[in-house]
Amino acid sequence: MALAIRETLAFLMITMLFQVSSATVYKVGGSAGWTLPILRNVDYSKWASNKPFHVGDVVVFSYNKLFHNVEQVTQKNYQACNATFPIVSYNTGNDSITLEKVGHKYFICGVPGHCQVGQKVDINVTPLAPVPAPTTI
Ligand SMILES: *[C@@H]1O[C@H](CO)[C@@H](O)[C@H](O)[C@H]1NC(C)=O
Ligand SMILES: *[C@@H]1O[C@H](CO)[C@@H](O)[C@H](O)[C@H]1NC(C)=O
Ligand SMILES: [Cu+2]
Repeated sequence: MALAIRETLAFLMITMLFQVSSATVYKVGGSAGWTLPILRNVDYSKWASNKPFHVGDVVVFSYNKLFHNVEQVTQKNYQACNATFPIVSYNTGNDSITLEKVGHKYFICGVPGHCQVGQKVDINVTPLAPVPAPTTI
């Protein structure tokens, strides 16, 4: 009996591990990547709107670093396209950013003029559906 309970517990723990590690990687803008929307006919708000971003998922910004960058900014500076004091700056051209908490994460391109023509994205990280409680132990 004790053994059966121990096995059940081990099974539950393994199941939980798999649930935690099932992160999704999203390439921002899909095949267009991170660029001036008009060049690749990409709409970043549309792209983001149907994605179920969750904690642990990763967004990848892929771009030519000679022409663009990525700045995480506040909501206010996102709306104003103000990249003067970003929260975090990225400029490798292939930046993987892990979504570590629920809520909005606002990104703009800091190159003058780019955010104004739509090179900006609001990543809304939503809670995972609650894991059903085990009923058998
Ligand atoms: C941009 O944002 C910073 C603070 O994040 C602020 O000090 C600055 O005045 C803003 N610039 C403009 C043009 O609004
Ligand atoms: C960009 O980063 C992702 C995730 O880290 C990686 O899978 C991919 O191979 C990288 N691409 C390039 C072109 O370096
Ligand atoms: Cu840009």
